[in-house]
Amino acid sequence: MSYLNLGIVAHVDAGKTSLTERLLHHSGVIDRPGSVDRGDTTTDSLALERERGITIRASVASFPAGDVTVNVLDTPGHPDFIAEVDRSLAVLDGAVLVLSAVEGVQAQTLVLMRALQRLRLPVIVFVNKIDRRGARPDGVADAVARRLSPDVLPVQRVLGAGTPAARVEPLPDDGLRAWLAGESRRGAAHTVLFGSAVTGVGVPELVAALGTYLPVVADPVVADGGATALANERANLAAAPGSDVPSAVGPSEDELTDPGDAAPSGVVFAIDREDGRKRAFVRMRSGTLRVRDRVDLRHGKSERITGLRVAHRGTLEPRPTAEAGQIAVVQGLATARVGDVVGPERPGDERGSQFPPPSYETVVDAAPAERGRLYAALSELAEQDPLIRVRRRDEEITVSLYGEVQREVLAAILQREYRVDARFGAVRTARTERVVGTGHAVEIKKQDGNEFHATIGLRVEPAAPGSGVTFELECERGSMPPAFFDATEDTVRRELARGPLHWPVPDARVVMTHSGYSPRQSHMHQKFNKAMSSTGADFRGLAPRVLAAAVRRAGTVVCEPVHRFVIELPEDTVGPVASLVGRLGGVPFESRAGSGGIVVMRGEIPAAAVAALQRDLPGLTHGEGMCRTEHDRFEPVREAARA
Ligand SMILES: Nc1nc2c(ncn2[C@@H]2O[C@H](COP(=O)(O)OP(=O)(O)OP(=O)(O)O)[C@@H](O)[C@H]2O)c(=O)[nH]1
Ligand SMILES: [Mg+2]
Repeated sequence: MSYLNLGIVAHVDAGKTSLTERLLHHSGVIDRPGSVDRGDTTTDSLALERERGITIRASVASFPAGDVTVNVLDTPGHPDFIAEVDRSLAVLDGAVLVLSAVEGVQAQTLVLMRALQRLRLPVIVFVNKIDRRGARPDGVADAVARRLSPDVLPVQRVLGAGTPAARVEPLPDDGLRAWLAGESRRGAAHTVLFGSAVTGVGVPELVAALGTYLPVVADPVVADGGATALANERANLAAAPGSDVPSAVGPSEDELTDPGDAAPSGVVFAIDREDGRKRAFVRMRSGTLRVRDRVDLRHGKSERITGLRVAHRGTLEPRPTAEAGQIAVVQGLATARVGDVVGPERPGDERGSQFPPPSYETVVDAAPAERGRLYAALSELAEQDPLIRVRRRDEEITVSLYGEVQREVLAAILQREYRVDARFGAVRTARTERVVGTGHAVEIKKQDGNEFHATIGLRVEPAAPGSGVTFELECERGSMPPAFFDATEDTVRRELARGPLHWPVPDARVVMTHSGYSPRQSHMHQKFNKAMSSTGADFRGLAPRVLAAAVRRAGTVVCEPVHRFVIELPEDTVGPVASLVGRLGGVPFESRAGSGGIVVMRGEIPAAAVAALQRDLPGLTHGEGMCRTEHDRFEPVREAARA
């Protein structure tokens, strides 16, 4: 069997879910295409998605195309749910980037295209909604070439655009197509197709193009995901210009030396719960998984698979095995987390996020009787979504967020699935604390008011932004049982979730300079005496105090997220927009004339001011200004600048 794991990505409302329905219908998996507006599509299956008419979570449906099984991942388009897209990108062989023939290239289209290009994933561009009034397929194709990538080639023309009778016709083949197919498999060039997810026009052509322009995982032995098949590997796949394009990806050299009985390996890209039972969605990369197999997880334990299902013809079908290339839903992996590797790791499995972390956060609370359940529910949700970060200190729970819509959805999920009425505070910018100097503190066991059977010395030093917390030893590792070092390190990491100014400290170098403990009483027949011997609790009890003293001495400053922005705006509005940016504490770096009287302005602005920028931009630019921002870094807060 051959597989193609295909992502459908686009800005909000472009028609991804409708197109997925059409693909399932065209292949005979469903009798009639469901509708987002009626709320009966295959992939928008959550009640919340059906009510709101938007996709919130990525979901998988599978259909046959010739002798290839295509697993479609329908992803959300709203930027608040970008974390879902990120997880999906990790397991794709290729993607269809959908645009609307009416709205054209949107800010989110650019963000997604850049991510697909960084991953060198082959992309087909599908210009949807050619039937809708106001459709301008030619203009949109031009904008795609100008703004998304110069290496695009439309292979069709649209007749009757903007009417329900709109249809597509192939352009004469001038020999470019074979070249395009080769380049497109390398992720270097992109074919552009047109159609309508409502009338179904252009859908058969899209399905045919999948086989021609995207790589197919041909055989379990050589099965591989987009994340692994990076630059050089993809270069092997390219057909020579003008030559016949092979219908499947050839194996790379090291894979050829790998016999057919490769160890089962895969990547967990989603987790959810069905009837309270945890399910892990795994993209299989090699070998075969079987029910009752024991597998090793990168972050978790070795665990036994209790049930397997495989994406098959629009449903998830129970199966005894799952093989390379397939998407398996695995039960029994209680400690699995998103991003875990099941089985041995393979090159490319370790892959950072393609999108910036959330810039906002909010305090969450509930009635006293529900507080415990609230924290448990949030922790469970955070496990399903690694970019939701939950912090609890004393009684206060904080969650990080991408935006307002995500907050509303989170509130609804807590209410419906966990029966917790959560109250959210105002959404504010997520800040951090940065260590600026070096500080040292020591407490010796049973001296100077240290009531613990533990000696701990810690030195805290600054670390490069983004480098995380490192914990090192300057005392002999053999001087103390490892469990006591572990207890100290775990506590240090947990305590750094809140610095002296109450924000998390994401980056620091912590060095343990002193250690000491009281050994178990070893006299013959004498029982272990807790009052005289150290336990892990002594180290967990003392470490926060020593750390707090060291961090205070080192000193920290509060930092806020700063976004880079790109604003496209009419020439005559550059002055007012630049001064708005300045008033909001931002800096415009440059303004360059683009085509058609449009100027492209680049600069940076505190994340806290992005909402105000988005709000005021239309009024200053006759409604034509378009702004895209992206997290760049954390910087010490300059309150004065924004007054
Ligand atoms: N006229 C017309 N309407 C379309 C077409 N495709 C989608 N729509 C409509 O556009 C709206 C959004 O469609 P969806 O399929 O939910 O779009 P989506 O990209 O999945 O949206 P999100 O997942 O929320 O980002 C719905 O009202 C669809 O009926 C099309 O080809 N023509
Ligand atoms: Mg959708």
